[in-house]
This record gives sequence, structure tokens and C-alpha cells, in this order.
Amino acid sequence: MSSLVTLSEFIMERQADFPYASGDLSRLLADIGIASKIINHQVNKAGLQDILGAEGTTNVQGESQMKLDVFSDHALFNAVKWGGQVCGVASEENETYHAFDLEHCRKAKYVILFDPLDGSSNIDVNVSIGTIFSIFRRRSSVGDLANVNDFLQRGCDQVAAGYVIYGSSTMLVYTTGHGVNGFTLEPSIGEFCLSHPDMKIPEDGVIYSINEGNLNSCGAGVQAYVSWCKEADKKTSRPYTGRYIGSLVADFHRNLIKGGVYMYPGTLKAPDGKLRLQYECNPLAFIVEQAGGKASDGRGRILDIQPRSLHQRVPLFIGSRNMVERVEAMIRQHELTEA
Ligand code: AHM
Ligand code: MG
Repeated sequence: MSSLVTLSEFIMERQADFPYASGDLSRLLADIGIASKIINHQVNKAGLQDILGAEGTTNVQGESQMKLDVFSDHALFNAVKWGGQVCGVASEENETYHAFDLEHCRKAKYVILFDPLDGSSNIDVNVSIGTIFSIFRRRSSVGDLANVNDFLQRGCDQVAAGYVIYGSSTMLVYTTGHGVNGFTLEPSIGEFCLSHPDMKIPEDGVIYSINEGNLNSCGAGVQAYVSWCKEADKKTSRPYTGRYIGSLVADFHRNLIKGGVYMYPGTLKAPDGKLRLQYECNPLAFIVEQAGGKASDGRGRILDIQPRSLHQRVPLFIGSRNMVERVEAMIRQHELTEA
């Protein structure tokens, strides 16, 4: 029998990557693993129970029902609050951050930001969805309450980031800045087991992922890139394949494994695009860079952007290095011609 490495075993082994680590980050990652198993359990029975009902309704037992994204938000919030490794959280679901005013949390070194259930428009139709998280060292002094500056940090200062994909199987993928590792949930033992060690994204790919319905209102550079993807050219394996699930984690995960580029550019209606810098773009950008890929807002590195507000949106071009560089070059070229 081959030996399985569980997420907890792996996290403990990797603690040695941080010479002066006290184990807090390891415990935090383990808590996220537990919360994601709780979320997974609910996601898996979404079609069976009346769980998709609007928040505020009650079921036959008179228990209050929660929508899955609210349920996921609570599951993560509670896991990290009682774990005591973070002094505060910010979630895509809530307008502002929450500082934990508990003694053990005030002493904590980290803050966490998450999108508890990304792609929630896909929940009702049984399409893959995901959880995304991003962890920073706090800037405020240990012992104080967390403040907004703890959450407004550049992506390059993340100490860990990851996502969970609830798909044909459930996987947790994370990085602490020492490569990217993926774990598949083995349902018979209820453990995430190392299945994708040291993940690397191909330098090039043949998949492009974009909501083409928006294309007419995207910039000329993005339009030119998509046209280029569709042109026939044997030398560059074109035309490429268009794949868009509309669930960022699922589109990103596929492209990470197969090679490809995911794009959510600015449009006329939404010049900064749709995706949130801190809950979606930064964590995936950290992962893709650790896997050898690239993440850009079309002009520069996502991880270098200084956030100005908690729910800031940015355009996103993420995936295989050569593909992201080509989109950037086309955007630049069109901006120069238009200037
Ligand atoms: P959400 O956080 O409200 O779920 O929105 C993010 C999602 C991404 O998962 C997905 O890639 C994108 O929105 C799809 O948007 P669109 O339907 O505009 O293509
Ligand atoms: Mg989201």
C-alpha cells in the first residue's frame, strides 16, 4: 500500500521551512482545512436539502436556513475565531473587516481574508465552486485590536494563500511561498491527502478563458488578443480552445494544471472589472507565481498593487507566463496607438 500524506502531516513537516515559526501558521492552515470539510459536506448535499432557500427562511424543524455562501462564511469565521491564530478577518461577504476582541485573538500574529464561496451563481446548477483565502502577518501591535491597515497590505506580503475547489472531487491547494501543493479529499477517511505535489503551471497553453459576452466593451488590446487566439496558425497551435466555466476557482484550477490564461478585464460598465483584489486576485496571484506563472492587471503585477479599500476591484489576467505576457503586450501596444 502506498503511504498517504495527509494535509496535517504535510503542514507539520513543512513547518521546518520557517526556522523561527511557532506553529501558529500551521495551526491556522489546519483550521482552514477543517472548515473546508464542513463546507464541502454542505455543498455536497445542496441539491438534497432545502439549503438553497433564501437566508431568513426556516425549515420543517424550525431551524433557520442559510444560503451556502452565508453558511461558508460562518464556518470559516468560526474556525479561525476559535482557533485563535488570527486577530481579525475580512470576507467578501461582509462590508467591513472584523477584529476579534478576545484575549487569545488579540495576541495572534495573523489576519485572514477570504471569499467563502466563490462562483455562487453556479451553486444552483451543480457547477464547481470554491473557497479562496489569503493570510498576512498583522501590522498592528500584538495585543491591540486589528485595524484596517492589517488588511490593506500588498499581495506580495502574503504569508500564505490557497483555495478549495468543490468539484468532481474536492481539492485544497495552497502555498506558503515555498511552492504549491494540492491535496484531494479522500471521502472514505475524511482527510485531504497530498495528490499534486509541487504544482507547476505550463509556460504556455492553448486555453483562454473569458466571458466573451463582454468582449465588445473590453479594451482594444483584449479584443485583439482574443482574435489572435482564434486565428489559425499551426506553429502556435492556434486556434486555441475557449473554456469559461464562470467559476474563477474552477477556471483557474484547470488552467493551472493544463496551461492557459484566465481574463477578467475592465469593461465600459466596470472599468476595474469584477474581481476583488484582496479576496480573489491576490491569493490566486501568489499561487500562480509560486507555480511559475504570472498574474497581471494588464499593466503590471497584481501582487504589487497597494490596496486602497477592502473591496477594491481590479482587472485580472492570470495563468501561463507566456500567455499573460502576450496579452499585456497587446494591451500596451493598443494603448500606445490610441494615445
Ligand atoms: P462572486 O464572487 O460573486 O461569485 O463573483 C466572482 C465570479 C467568478 O467566480 C467568476 O469567474 C466570475 O465571477 C464570473 O463573472 P461573469 O458572470 O461576469 O463572467
Ligand atoms: Mg468571489
